Amino acid sequence: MAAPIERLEDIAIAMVADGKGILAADESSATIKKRFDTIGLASTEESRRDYREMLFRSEGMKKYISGVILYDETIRQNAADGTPLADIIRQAGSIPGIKVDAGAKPLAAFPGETITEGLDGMRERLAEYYALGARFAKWRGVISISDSLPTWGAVKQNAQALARYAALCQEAGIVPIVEPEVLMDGKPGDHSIDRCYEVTQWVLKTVFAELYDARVILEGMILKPNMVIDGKNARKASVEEVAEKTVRCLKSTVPAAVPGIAFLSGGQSDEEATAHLSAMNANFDLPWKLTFSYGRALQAAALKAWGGKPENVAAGQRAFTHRAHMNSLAALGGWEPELEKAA
Ligand code: 5MM
Repeated sequence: MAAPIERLEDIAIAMVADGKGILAADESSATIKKRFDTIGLASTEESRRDYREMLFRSEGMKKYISGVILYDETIRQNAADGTPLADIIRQAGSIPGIKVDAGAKPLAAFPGETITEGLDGMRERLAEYYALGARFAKWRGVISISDSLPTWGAVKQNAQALARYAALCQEAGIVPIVEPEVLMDGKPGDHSIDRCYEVTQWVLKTVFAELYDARVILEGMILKPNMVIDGKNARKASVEEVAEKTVRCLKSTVPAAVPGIAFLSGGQSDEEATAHLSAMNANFDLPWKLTFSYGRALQAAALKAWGGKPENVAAGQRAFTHRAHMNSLAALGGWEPELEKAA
């Protein structure tokens, strides 16, 4: 197992290595229970361990995954044979990362909006996670769109929290993934792609202003944004339109000093998330690496194929490896729909 990379800039570059992306496996206990409910599996410490061990031991991990975002429970867990799950990730040539936010909570005085909590005690927690092997972290701020939302107050407060988190991470030698998610599947979710563009641009401009004020080193961070896309309950823009508007929005807001942008999938179907990423990489000159940091769009097929049954571990791993492979091609701008059918 190679020694861990230590410089912030080197870690960030490794996280967006050519043809690789990040696996978001940091579902909190409440979220993983929802996912397991879909396959009729009880969520226990053991079933959560078995599921994640299956993913981390897959072929796709070694070839296509640069880093894995873990939940607090997982970074402390051992595989069935006693090996720490974080070591399995490192043995696969990938970097363990950790979700450090405590979730989005209602924002006082701002009905319908949230603020992400978890800054208190973060310096101490980061030191512990570093000792457990984490070299990057994640914090997600959530922004909802409606006729009257978001408000400036919510955008500003979420951006400030992201910046304070990012500065604390860098102090601890940990690369922050800065994730301001403008929801596509919020309520009512019928907004247009142009409204998503306007809000995403506003949010990203505010986030980078706060990162600057907080003295965050741009070369030592990764941005994890949403794509610019129609609301879940609105018409569906073409792949070309999503790619063009997303790239235009990012070019107008994200400094070239940022080494990489790793998208969330946000409720897109597996293939949509892959197609959009591929179109961006294939058709535009970009100042940063563009790759994936998907949760649902990398795991959904694997979860279904596994179904919680030990005899389906190989099938689950094959499904995961296929999705990771398709997204690896997309990160290089070389994915084609025919490749899905061929598989
Ligand atoms: C893995 O999902 C994460 C959600 O965690 P919670 O249990 O705290 O809701 C989520 O933050 C994820 O890392 C990103 O949003 C990307 O996931 P998707 O599914 O949107 O690609």
